[in-house]
Amino acid sequence: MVLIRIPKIWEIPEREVTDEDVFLNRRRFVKTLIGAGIGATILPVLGCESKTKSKINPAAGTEDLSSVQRNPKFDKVDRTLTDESLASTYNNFYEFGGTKGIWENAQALPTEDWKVEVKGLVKNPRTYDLDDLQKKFPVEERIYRFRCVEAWAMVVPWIGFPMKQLIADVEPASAAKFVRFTSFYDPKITPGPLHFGELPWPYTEGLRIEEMANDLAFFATGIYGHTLPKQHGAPIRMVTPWKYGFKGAKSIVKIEFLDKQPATFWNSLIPSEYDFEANVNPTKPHPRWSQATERMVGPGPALTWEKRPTLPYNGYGDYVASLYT
Ligand SMILES: Nc1nc2c(c(=O)[nH]1)N[C@H]1C(S)=C(S)[C@@H](COP(=O)(O)O)O[C@H]1N2
Ligand SMILES: [Mo]
Repeated sequence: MVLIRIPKIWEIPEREVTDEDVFLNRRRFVKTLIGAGIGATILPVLGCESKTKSKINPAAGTEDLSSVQRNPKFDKVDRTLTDESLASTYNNFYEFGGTKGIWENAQALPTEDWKVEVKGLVKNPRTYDLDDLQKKFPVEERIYRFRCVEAWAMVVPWIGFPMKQLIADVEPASAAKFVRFTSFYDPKITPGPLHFGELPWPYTEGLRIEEMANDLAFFATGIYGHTLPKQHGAPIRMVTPWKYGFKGAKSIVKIEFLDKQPATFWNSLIPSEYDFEANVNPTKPHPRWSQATERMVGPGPALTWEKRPTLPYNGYGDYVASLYT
């Protein structure tokens, strides 16, 4: 994929990052891509997220999972659970557009007959359908912190199963060092932010195999006591709570065990802002803003949201710090 030098206009002085700042900065980046002749012909419409009041329930169409037991190891954090009505209407899912208000567009995602293909350097390559996943991998609920690289944060009750259970099922070969996760992509259904045909779709993310085997690494199939709504990445998405949110690919269709570090969506576009490793780290500023603090997604304008210090590894150092020594 084409790389570009980040122009000076981007290098805004460090200041308090509001969600809006970040949003506009990502827009500028997108404009820069166009300026660099990357092929897009139409600018995305600049503006704020959709504020239209919709009659659609953002959790419509989900199935009840309220009987799923919470894992006592992850039964709370020192923060208030984010309100479901906020979490389910404030999303990043670029396949459906470049604003936070894409939850209605995301309802176009076709989730029937979903399959997840697992292949590469494994003893047992498999294609799971949702039934297989349900039978093989018993689900539990976990309350996790969530931290986007854009300095907003949430606390979310996921339902799903640890990734290490899938590792045990497919039995990776010793040569497998990395894992690439691929999201659903069909340009007719997931157009991206208007005419961004040249972005490196499909959305892909990657982990080292030791990261995937960590206790915390989770495949979510549900949230807030029901199956995942489409905007959260139905029917199955990654959750790695010690890493920035972009590592958590949504609507996964393929998982490959590899011997080399794979190219990933954001990292191929702009590696200086989207590390392959991407652990939450208050002392490592983003090139365009500090990561020392974050704002908890709340009602009203982003500037009024509760501000919190960012925690190293998003508060999960006890689980994961040893992966990075
Ligand atoms: N396929 C796909 N997965 C994705 C994204 C995306 O644009 N496409 N955005 C990522 C980013 S930047 C974040 S912060 C989280 C947001 O998850 P949520 O909308 O469920 O809160 O999804 C991540 N997973
Ligand atoms: Mo993000």
